[in-house]
Amino acid sequence: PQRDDGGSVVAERRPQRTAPPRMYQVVMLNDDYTPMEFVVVVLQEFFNKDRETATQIMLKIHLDGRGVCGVYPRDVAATKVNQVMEAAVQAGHPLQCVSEPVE
Ligand code: NFA
Repeated sequence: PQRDDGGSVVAERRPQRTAPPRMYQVVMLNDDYTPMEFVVVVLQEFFNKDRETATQIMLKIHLDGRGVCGVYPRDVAATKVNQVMEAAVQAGHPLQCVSEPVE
């Protein structure tokens, strides 16, 4: 604590810092109809995964019901969700994905 000229205690002022941006995970959900190959292609195309990693993530979603495709700032995560949903609609598949804050 510092003293002002009247001798009373005043709060120290810390330098203001900007908090790190909150990050969002894009989570893909399993369903019974979307072909495995479509999911693998989506993971490669929109999440920049190599074919092996994409296959592992797809199988994780298939077995566990959901899986994280990537972690991004909020606007990027929202764009990825829109891209996946649009590609799924175009192809006639019910694939769903959502973004949610990390933690
Ligand atoms: N469960 C789907 C199938 O058996 C594959 C799938 C995996 C769908 C991951 C959605 C997400 N064809």
